[in-house]
Amino acid sequence: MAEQGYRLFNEGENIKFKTHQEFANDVLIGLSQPLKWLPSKYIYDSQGSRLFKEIMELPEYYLTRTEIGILESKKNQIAEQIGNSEFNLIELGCGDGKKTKILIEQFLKNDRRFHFFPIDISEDSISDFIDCLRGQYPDLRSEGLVSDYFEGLYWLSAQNHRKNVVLFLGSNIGNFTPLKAGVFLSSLWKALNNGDMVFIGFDLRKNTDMMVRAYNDKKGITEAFNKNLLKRINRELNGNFDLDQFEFYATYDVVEGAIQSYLISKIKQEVFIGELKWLFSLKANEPIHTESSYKYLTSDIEDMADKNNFEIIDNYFDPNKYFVDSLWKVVK
Ligand code: AVI
Repeated sequence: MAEQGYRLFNEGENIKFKTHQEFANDVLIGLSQPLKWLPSKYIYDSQGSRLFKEIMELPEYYLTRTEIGILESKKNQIAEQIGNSEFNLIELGCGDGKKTKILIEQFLKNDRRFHFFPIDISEDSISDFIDCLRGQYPDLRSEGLVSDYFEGLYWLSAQNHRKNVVLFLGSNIGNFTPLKAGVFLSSLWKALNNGDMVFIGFDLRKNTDMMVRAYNDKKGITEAFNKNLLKRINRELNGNFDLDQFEFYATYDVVEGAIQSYLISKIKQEVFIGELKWLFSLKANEPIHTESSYKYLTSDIEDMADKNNFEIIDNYFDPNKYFVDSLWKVVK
């Protein structure tokens, strides 16, 4: 076990260089398309992650408190369904840990034998999370993995023969297009062993007004969160976006079943991105797509599990059926 509580899979500086290069490439590709777009994963630098924490507390953003309610009320059942053998509890991405801690506390209370491995590309997030867990739960066996999700999972699967239980909470899967969600699930299946489990959060389709309000909060935090993409391009790629010249707009596409978020140029303008040595033009009222947040029917979830060779063990809903945490088993 690494002494500082986490394990680095790439040389720290190397990974930073690689992610910087990928960011620059993705910005160039995205802003060169007829419908300009920027990948939402780049919203999450330290400022973006802080803004997302604020979003999770907003009255309009029902997702987080609904999922917390599910975990609080079903934690016993969930622990039972996972079974009695020793297991690895693996979390893909680490947020503020509030939801994960509900499950960890339950497993500790039931004297379950498990090791906790959060996997995240950000060394700072992993280091903070592990410090916090070790302070709070001295008996917890934990080790952070600073790597991409699948590199960490393959390493873990080869290390020991414990059953793996993978958490992917918070409707993070909803930020993938259906195609990318399919690739993600089939990669997950490949990286895991027969009988391993995944526990995934899905936001369900519901009253359109309620969904639209969740992404158009009164305080404007979601707007700042999306605009953080432009701020980050300015800071890291030496761009000159004027944030005030963009209107934030989030709408629900009933056919796709997704909230689509945009930054719309208020005027005809040109933006220079120094690191790309590139000047690009925006017409007045031209959108840049910044994020998709997919919402699901329960039949979509069944299809996704089925197509990717997972068996649904149980679905844990809140009383209003706004959200579901679905427990799946790998069938090989
Ligand atoms: C992280 N993800 C599930 C959030 C969502 O609901 O799509 C990100 C978010 N975007 C705007 N508000 C929250």
